[in-house]
Order: sequence, then C-alpha cells, then structure tokens
Amino acid sequence: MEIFCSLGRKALLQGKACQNSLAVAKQVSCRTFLTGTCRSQQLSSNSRANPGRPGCLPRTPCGSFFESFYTGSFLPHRLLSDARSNVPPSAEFVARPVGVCSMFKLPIQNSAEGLDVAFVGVPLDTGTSNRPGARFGPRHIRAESSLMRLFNPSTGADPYHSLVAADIGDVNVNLYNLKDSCRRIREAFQKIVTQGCVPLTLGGDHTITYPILQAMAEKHGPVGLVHVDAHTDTGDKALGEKIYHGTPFRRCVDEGLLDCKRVVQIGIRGSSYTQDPYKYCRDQGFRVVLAEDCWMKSLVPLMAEVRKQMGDKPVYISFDIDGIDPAYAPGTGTPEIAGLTPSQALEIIRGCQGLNIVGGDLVEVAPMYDASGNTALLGANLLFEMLCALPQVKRT
Ligand SMILES: [Mn+2]
Repeated sequence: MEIFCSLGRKALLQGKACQNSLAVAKQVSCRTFLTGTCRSQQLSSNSRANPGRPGCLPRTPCGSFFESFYTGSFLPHRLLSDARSNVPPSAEFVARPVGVCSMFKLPIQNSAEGLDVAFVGVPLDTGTSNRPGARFGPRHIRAESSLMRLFNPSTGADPYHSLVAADIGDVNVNLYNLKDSCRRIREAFQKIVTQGCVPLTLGGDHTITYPILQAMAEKHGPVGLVHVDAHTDTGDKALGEKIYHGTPFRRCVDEGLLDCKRVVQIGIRGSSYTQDPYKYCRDQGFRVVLAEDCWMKSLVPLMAEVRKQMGDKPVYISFDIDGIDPAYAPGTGTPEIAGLTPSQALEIIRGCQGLNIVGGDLVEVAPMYDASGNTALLGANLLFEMLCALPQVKRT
C-alpha cells in the first residue's frame, strides 16, 4: 500500500531539524500510515506572534529535502509545497481517494486548539419531521469534499495560506435524546469558540443550529443571521415538543440569541398550515425573501442590501441545503419544489464576503435520497465558499 503521513511535518512544526523528521519517519517501519493527524499549536502560536502573516511559519530551506523524500511515497504534498499551514495535498501528488476521509483532506485533530477555522460534523437527525438520514450528512460531505481544490479563482480567495484550518471530527451526539444532544452540541461549540476558532459545521438536521447559536451568542452577543432555507424554521412546537428541526430560530429568538433586525431568510417557499406563515418572522423584524422573489434573478443586488443590513457586527451563516431546488439537491429530508439554483447559492455566500462572519453551517444533507452524491458535493462546495468568504482570507 502506498502511503503518506504527517509525522515529518509534526516534527517540523515542533521546531526540530529536518534531519529529525527523517529520523522520525525512518523509525516507522510499517508503511501503512494515517493521513492528517498532525496538530497545529506551534503553527498557531507562531501565527499569533505574527498577526500580519496569519498561519505562517518561516519558510524552511528543506523543500527539496521533502521533495526528494516524497518520491519515496512517505509525505503529503503539503509538506512539499508549503510547510507553513494546513494546506491540503494536491491531487497532482496524492490521489483523491487516498487517506482517512477528512473535510477537504485537511489534517484531523481532536480539538480546535491552535486553529483559526474548525470543520466539525454534527451527525444528528432525530429532529427531522419527515425523511430521516441527515445523521449521515457529515460523512458524505467529507467524502465528496475530496474533489475540492485549494484556491477559489472566482473570488481570488486563498484560504489555506491565510488561516489554519483542520477537521476536528464530530460532536458525539445522543441519538436517543434530542435535548441531551443539544447540550452536547452547545458544550462542544462553547469550547470551539472559547479557543478563538470559527466553526464551519457539517450537519445534521437544522435542530443543531439552535445549540450552536447558544454558544455563538454567549461569545459574541446576539448575532446577525444569513439563513438560506425553504422553511423559516420558526415553528413553536410539534407534538408538544419545542425542539426539532422546525423550531430552531424560534428558540433562538426566545433566548435573545439573534439580533433580529439583522436576520435575513432567503429561499422560503412551500405550502403551509396557515394563510400567513411568515407573520412571526416579520413581526420579529426578520427580512423574509421568498423563493419566487429570487426566481430567474441574480441575487447580487439582494446581497448588497444584506451587507448593509448586517453592518460590521458578527454574522452567522446557516445554510439548509433544502433552500436549493431538489433538482440539484434531492438528498434532503423536507424537499420543496422551485427553489434556488446552485449559482444563486454561490451569489449568496460570496455576497457575504466582507461581513464579520463568526461561523456557519451546512445542514440537512440526507445522502440516501441522493444516488449521484450531488447533494453532498454541493454541500462541500458551499462550505468551501463559506471558508473563502471569511474575513481573514487573503484575496488576489
Ligand atoms: Mn431548515
């Protein structure tokens, strides 16, 4: 089995000489390594000491050493081309199916320590009202994300040379108790934001955004919200239960987690149980943008207005994949016809560039209704766009 590992890079990040990296690697006699298990504390402490160059260690003189070492099939491309940050390997050197499945083939670590951005999965779907399956969303989004590359030539974004990102795995949700899951999610995200890290989350059904926003508001105060969805998710209760994927934003309002004048909901549509299903949202001060008001239009002008609405205060992006038309994203639990297009989704997320984005999620991918994998692939792309839209990211 051809392999690659991160041991040499770990040694490098710990400040040891390149020769030590070689020694470490040589000590490992087995040729079956895991990919991406390095930690980034050293890198980050350097990043914080040099805020002008986030995520950057001084370039080492040993690129050619690693390059020649790589030809022995030991090291990932990120060691060859850039030992300064968590840059995923290029498919020029590491085939896409190679390696433990992590988001964007980033390193995996078990906490957000030292990171600017953490990808985190929340494999919960016990809050779904219709088709279940979003518990498998994070795994499939990660699998499809191996197609994603390093740069975003459309926006000029260079995320991996701007910040330190990693995949920190999944929240250990309790599939038998939704309230306990919410507690676990809240506590997990409290830790992430306490460490000064921006979470980008792979859902999971939309219930998860409620405990995530509890943690976000504890850190930032009430946040603005760019919410893309077919549904407002502001129901009060169902079957007597106040927590499920139809109520997260009502619960957020109840607890003062949202800056309601800075909430926009885009892509809303579908049949309802009342004649005026959007009254609650508008009464709170939300801007509700119906799907039919988006049909056949560029959303660039809308997003210019949204940026004004959001100002420079903290904003969270919550993207429910069912905001997109089910022709493009069939793998979801509560599909509604006549939704947004993928290009409109790009306009929305790219339109958030310049905002003070403090976190984001991509929820409701349910892979079993998605024979092609396109829904998860779309989800992975939209998370990449969120990464590229973060304020720390350099653009050319
Ligand atoms: Mn939703």
